[in-house]
Amino acid sequence: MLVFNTIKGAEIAMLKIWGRPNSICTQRVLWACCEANVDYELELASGTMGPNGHISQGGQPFGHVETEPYRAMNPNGTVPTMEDGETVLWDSVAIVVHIAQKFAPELLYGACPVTLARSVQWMGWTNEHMEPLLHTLVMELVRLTEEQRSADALEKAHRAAISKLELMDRHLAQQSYLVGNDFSMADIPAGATVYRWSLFDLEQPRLQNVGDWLLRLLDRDAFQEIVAPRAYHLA
Ligand SMILES: N[C@@H](CCC(=O)N[C@@H](CS)C(=O)NCC(=O)O)C(=O)O
Repeated sequence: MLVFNTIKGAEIAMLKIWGRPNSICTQRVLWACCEANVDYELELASGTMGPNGHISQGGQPFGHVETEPYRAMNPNGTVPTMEDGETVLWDSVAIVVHIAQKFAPELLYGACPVTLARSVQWMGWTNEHMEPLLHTLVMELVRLTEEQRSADALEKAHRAAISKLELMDRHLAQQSYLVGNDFSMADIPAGATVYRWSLFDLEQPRLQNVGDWLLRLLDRDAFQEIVAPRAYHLA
């Protein structure tokens, strides 16, 4: 969709995003929008989180995701979902790739097919190796009630996450970002996830290269706006 923006004095692209600011998958998409300077409208949507926290603590969810029109766009009922004119997408990695290709190829993958493929590789790695562990950690540390928590599940996820972070640390000893020495979309999913991990009150091993990389990401305006607020991770 194109809308007239009076501040920029031109027609600009506007995406519609369904999601919630404290969802890592939603943050990936909003961060990519900010990097690409794409305006978006965020419709709050979730089956598990609402204005007063997680449903396990008695909160009401934002909703939308169980409705027929939503399921027609995203049969999984997850967030985020994106509508860009005729194009509807429901996986955060696919949405980030769409934003990168359409609006900011140079910035988000150096307009290079190999960097694009390597970015997808690292985004897939984050989904497969980091995200399930971080999900357990945020549930055990933040979202579940005391009675629902499991010290064993917490400890296992914590140990497993450290081993994945050590892998990242070795990789980042060779380069400033996950794909080469320039920021790319590869850094978006991992950046949001590792930042959340860094806020948890857990033993933090010394991972110099991961720490330096995270500081580089913290310097970005888009990161500050979309990912940095602690309430998006600890509430
Ligand atoms: N691989 C999917 C995962 C989607 C997903 O599981 N999203 C979570 C939030 S990060 C969700 O929908 N949680 C339940 C809810 O909020 O209703 C993606 O990257 O978009």
